[in-house]
Amino acid sequence: MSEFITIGEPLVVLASENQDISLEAAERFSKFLAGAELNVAIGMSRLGHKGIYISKVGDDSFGNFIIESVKKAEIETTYLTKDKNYSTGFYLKQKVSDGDPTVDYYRKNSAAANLSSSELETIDLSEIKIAHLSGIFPALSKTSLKTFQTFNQKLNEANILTIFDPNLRPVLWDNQEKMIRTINDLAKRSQIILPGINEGEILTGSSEPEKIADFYLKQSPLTKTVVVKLGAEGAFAKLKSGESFTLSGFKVTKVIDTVGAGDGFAVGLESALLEGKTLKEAVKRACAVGALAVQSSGDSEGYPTKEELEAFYKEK
Ligand code: KDG
Repeated sequence: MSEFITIGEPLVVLASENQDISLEAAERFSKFLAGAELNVAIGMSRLGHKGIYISKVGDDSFGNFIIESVKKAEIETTYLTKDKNYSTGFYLKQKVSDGDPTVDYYRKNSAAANLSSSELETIDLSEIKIAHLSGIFPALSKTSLKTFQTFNQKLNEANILTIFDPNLRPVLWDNQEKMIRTINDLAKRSQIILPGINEGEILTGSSEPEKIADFYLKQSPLTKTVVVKLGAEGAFAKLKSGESFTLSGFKVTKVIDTVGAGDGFAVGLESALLEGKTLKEAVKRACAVGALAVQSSGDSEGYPTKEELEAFYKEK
C-alpha cells in the first residue's frame, strides 16, 4: 500500500572523486542515483513508508539503471515509464572540501521534461496521505509545468497533505523574475512549504526566517505551516495560528557533500508526520536526516533506516 506520492525527474549523478578540482579537469567519477524528488521517495522507503514515484526515463542504460534501482528501493514504479523518443537526464557533481559543489546538468528535453498531464489520468490517489512536490520538476519545461499544475490540482481535490520544497535551480529557468513568480505561485497550492533560508531570501526579499514564513502563510489560505531550513543552524517553523519555534541542528564533525541534505530534511519531516508525530518532533527528525545526509557522497546514500536513525539519536 502506498501512502506517499511524488513526481520528479530522476537523474544519474556522476560524482567526481578528485577533490577540489574543477569538473573539466576531474578524471574519475562514481555513479549514483539522483533527482531531488526521487531522493525523497528513497529516504521515505528506507524509513518504511511505501510510495509512488511518477516520472519518465529514456530507453537507455541510465534509464534502465534508474528503473532497476527504484524497484530495488521498493518504490512503486507503475507510473515510472520509458519513452524511446527522449534520453534520461544526468549530471556531474564536483567534490569539494568546503561549501556546495559545482554541478553541470545534461537534462535538457529529457524524457521527464516531456511527461505530459495526460499520462497521469489513471493515477489512483485513494490510499495516499502525503504528497511531496518540488520546484525542480515544474522548472524543466512548459510541459512539466502544466503536468505539475494538473497533478497539484488532483492532490488538492483529493484533500491530500501537500508539501512543497521550492528547491530553486536558477539554471533551469529563463530568468530569475520568472522563477520567483512561478515558484511563489505554485507554493500557494501546498499546505506546508519548506524553503531554505537562502532560497527564502531570493523568493521573498527577506533574510529573516519569520518574515519568509509570514510571506507564505499570508499569500494562501491553504498554506498552514512554513518550515525554513537554516542549514547547520537547524530550522525555524511557523504555523498559521502564529505559533512558532526554532530547533537547533545536530553537530556534524565532517561534511562530505551537502547535495541531498534538503531532500533528507523533507524525508525526516514527512515520515514523522505520516507516523502521527507532532510538528516539533517532525522538524527534529528533519534536522537529523539532513545531518546524516551530508556525511556521504551520493545524493541519497546517507539517509537512514529506522535503526540507523535511532542509533543517531542515541549518540547525540
Ligand atoms: O536536491 C538534490 C538534487 O539537487 C540532486 O539530486 C539533483 O535533482 C537534482 C537537481 O535538479 O539538482
